[in-house]
Amino acid sequence: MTLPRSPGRRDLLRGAALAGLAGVGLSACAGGDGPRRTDSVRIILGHGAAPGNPRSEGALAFQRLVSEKSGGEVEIQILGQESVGSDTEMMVSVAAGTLDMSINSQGPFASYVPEAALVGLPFLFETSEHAYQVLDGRIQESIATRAEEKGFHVLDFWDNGMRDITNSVRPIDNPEDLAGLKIRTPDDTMTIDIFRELGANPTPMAFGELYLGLRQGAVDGQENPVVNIFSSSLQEVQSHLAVTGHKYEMNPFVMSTSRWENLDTNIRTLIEEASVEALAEQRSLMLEQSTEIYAEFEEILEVTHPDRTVFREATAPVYDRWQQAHPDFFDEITAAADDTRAEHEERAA
Ligand code: TK8
Repeated sequence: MTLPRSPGRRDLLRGAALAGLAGVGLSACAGGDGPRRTDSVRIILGHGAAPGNPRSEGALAFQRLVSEKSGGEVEIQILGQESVGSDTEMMVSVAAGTLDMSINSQGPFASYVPEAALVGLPFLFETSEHAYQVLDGRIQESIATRAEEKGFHVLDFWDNGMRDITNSVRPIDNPEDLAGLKIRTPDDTMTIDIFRELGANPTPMAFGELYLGLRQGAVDGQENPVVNIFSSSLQEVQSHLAVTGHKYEMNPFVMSTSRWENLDTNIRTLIEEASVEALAEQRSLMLEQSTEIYAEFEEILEVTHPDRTVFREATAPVYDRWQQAHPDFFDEITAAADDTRAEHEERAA
């Protein structure tokens, strides 16, 4: 089994380059004749999603809500679409305290908090709603406690959705159809493990490099929720979509612990409230956009609906390996998913 990799030198350099940008802290603006505004706070939030993506829209909602709740005293500055680095690079920057916040991705987060990778165990969740139900309680707390020790304050787990597979070579009906296909994955040890087990050739690559990578044939395919495929126009350079729903991913919304601890209690409270409200908007946008995009993709791509049971069986060894690696958390998350599975099975069918 591949172990979570530690951030490379390039990531650290990118993090250092950010040092001049963030960590703004409190700035008192004594304004000439007008009313005096004091202690305004600016917080920089980085994410990797494209404009129009529910994550981008959710970040805008968060920005608006924070501004409203603070009467304009707290300003969220959003740097989206990997403009301050890939998800992996943003994690490095948040850990170093040079970027305040990030709505990040599960794999890069799991290189600091390995247990988080288990949220992406293959076919663990029937639907996104099933994942929400499991994650929202004890599981999120359990991961958040571990993250705090690594320098990340977890606000919430936003929704990165159920993942499907696209490629430009052939339709995927069975695991055998994946044999030898070069599939781009995020920097995510669980996804790499799954695709290796399925006989594909998993190739980690930053999301921002994916469109060109697919167009130029550096990789044959990739796996992502349809909202991410659509907002980055990957359907333009892919011909087949297999609706596998092979794993769920959350987007950890994290703040650097040192920055969090230096905020006033009232600001922390309003940030917490704004994140919960923005998350509700983000989740409903995810569902709404997904339905529309699946319909659209039926028109423009060759879509297959593989039997999930067959794929689930083919990935059983992945469960064994991760159970061995993290026995306690494995039991915790699989029991929580199994306890609530029945109520979601029907909707998934
Ligand atoms: C862009 C990425 C995405 C992730 C990936 O939206 O890298 O495939 O799924 O979240 O950040």
